Amino acid sequence: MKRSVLYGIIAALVLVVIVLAALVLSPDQGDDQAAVSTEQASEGLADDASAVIAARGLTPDNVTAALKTYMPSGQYDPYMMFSSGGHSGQVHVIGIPSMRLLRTIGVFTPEPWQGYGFGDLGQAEMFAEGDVAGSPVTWGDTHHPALSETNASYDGEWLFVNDKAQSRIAVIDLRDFETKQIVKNPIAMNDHGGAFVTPNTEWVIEGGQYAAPSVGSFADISEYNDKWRGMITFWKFDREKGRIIPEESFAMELPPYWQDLCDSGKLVSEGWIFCNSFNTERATGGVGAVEGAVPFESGASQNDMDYLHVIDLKKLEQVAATNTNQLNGLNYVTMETAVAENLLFFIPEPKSPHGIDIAPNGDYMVVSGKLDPHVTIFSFAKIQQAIADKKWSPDDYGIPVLDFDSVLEAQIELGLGPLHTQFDNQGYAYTSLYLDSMVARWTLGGGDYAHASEGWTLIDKESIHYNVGHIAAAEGDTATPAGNFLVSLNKWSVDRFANVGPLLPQNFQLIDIAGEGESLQLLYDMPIGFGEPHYAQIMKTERLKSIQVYPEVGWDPQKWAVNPDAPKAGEERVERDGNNVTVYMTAIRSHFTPEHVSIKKGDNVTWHITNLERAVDAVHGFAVPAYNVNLSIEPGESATFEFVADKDGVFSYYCTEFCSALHLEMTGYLMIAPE
Ligand code: RUQ
Ligand code: CUA
Repeated sequence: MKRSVLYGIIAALVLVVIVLAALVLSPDQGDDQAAVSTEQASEGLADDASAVIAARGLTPDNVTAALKTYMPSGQYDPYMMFSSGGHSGQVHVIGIPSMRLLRTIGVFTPEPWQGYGFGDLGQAEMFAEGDVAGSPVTWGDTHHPALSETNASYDGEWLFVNDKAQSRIAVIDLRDFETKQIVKNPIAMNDHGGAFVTPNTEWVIEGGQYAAPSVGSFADISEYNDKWRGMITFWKFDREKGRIIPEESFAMELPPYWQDLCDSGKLVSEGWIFCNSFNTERATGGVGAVEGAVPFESGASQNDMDYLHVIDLKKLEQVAATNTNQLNGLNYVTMETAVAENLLFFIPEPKSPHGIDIAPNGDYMVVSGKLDPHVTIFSFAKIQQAIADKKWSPDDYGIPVLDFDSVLEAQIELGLGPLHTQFDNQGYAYTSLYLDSMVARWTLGGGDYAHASEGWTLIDKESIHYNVGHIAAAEGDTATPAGNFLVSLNKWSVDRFANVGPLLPQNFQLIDIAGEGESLQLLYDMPIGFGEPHYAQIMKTERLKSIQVYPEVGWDPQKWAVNPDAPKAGEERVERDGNNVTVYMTAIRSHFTPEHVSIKKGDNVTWHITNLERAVDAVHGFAVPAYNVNLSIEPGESATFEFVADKDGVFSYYCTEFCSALHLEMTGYLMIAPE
């Protein structure tokens, strides 16, 4: 037997002993960890492991938590979490259960390591598409990532995310984890209820947030009720092209309530869309500006009920197909049309609601009121019945408000500040409790769910640290939840980490949800020192079909094809046509060809570089000082940048990725002679 194999077996045996010992010693995985002595924790273990446990003062719960999250070097996490980066404007990719950061994807904000937004022409054109009111904006506030779905399960192909600050949607290609499109919503300045997808990703949903007159128009706030509006937009996604098609997309006018989160119906409720709202009071604030004005926080919290918006998307698609009304170039269905066509309904929901989440079989709609200790569960069947029976009365805009009691299935008192709900494969649901700083597990008490016979019942609550917003369970918002793990996306970390100054990291906490009943166990804290994540989705890693090198040399990632202008090996050159200079350069370990580029001040320069490498991870960077050029050129990729040579001098360009032993020699001189 080989020695390494023998060691492997011994190591495995030690681990088994540790797991068994820890489980035996941990009959109750509660919070009183300190009560268990170090001797108990390490009793009966192999000497080395005991010594480590004793030296570190670990409890049995600590040891099981460590074993459940540890990924030996070279092993891959079974799940990948795609998390918004908040106002970093990016998306973060994190392995579950190890909580290792695998990748940050540049989305709305330029990111130097990826050479994202520092000269690359394809990216510059993409950013320009996302200009806001005619101006470039170089950051975003990403909130809700949405993985593409087929039959209401993730398919690992595309990822969408919204920019709350500017009402934009980005399309990320999961073949190469690069952003391929940024779409600016022409009618709204901000959003929140996006991105969400329909079960086969025909539509990417973007719901509004703060009501306003449409982009480019002005109406005084005294005309709030008549001229300010909410909205929801349905962006058509073309899978073949991998792009949103604005010309085939449409929006719907909504009252100036503040639309919040949305979710798409699935299975029995496929074709229906649900968005909640707050500030149905239509408070207009004004503290500090208007005498006697009530601040939004109380003005928008007067009503006991706000409105869940229920949209018949199938009917709306038909109406939009023949609709001729437009707003700022976007197909725009008015409220009047929506009411006349019977495709928009409201349901009263308590109280200043936040989350709306559809159960795995599409049969129940779960909402939480920030100021109500319950989750409220509506039945899709009852909603359909109430619509058929016309059990409604109109709101101020004529929109039918369904009778609350007719559509209510259940309410469960969970605790303070319920926000968002996720689901697992055992018939449990989980709701975040912001004010309690807890995650609650409860049973789905109806339908075909495993615990239906137990009714709608609170089962367990686990403390988190602190102030949880969203939670994300593995595939926990699809028709096929995976269970096993849930991440609590905590807004405050207060005492969890060593002090790094007054701007504290967020805290992602991993919770084991594999057991039944009162078995929730907190496993791991991950400080997020790079943004304020809102939502995240966790997908099985095996669903991904990502590439490692681009399919052919000379590849344009934006066009997903070989760039005809891509420089080829042996054809490198500098061409001049009057003042226009074109550089055809290649990169391969460890040199650029050419190494001298001599031009004149005032030249217009177009510069192509192909990375000729076919080896995995053989990335070259390309930086030009003073001209704000910084590229990352992955194996096979061809990139292009342009500039006007407005400064003379000698500029040493170099490779920014440590690509070989002679990486420092991978350099050259751009020599710009004075006129
Ligand atoms: S949000 S913490 Cu989705 Cu912007 Cu709820
Ligand atoms: Cu190429 Cu360093």
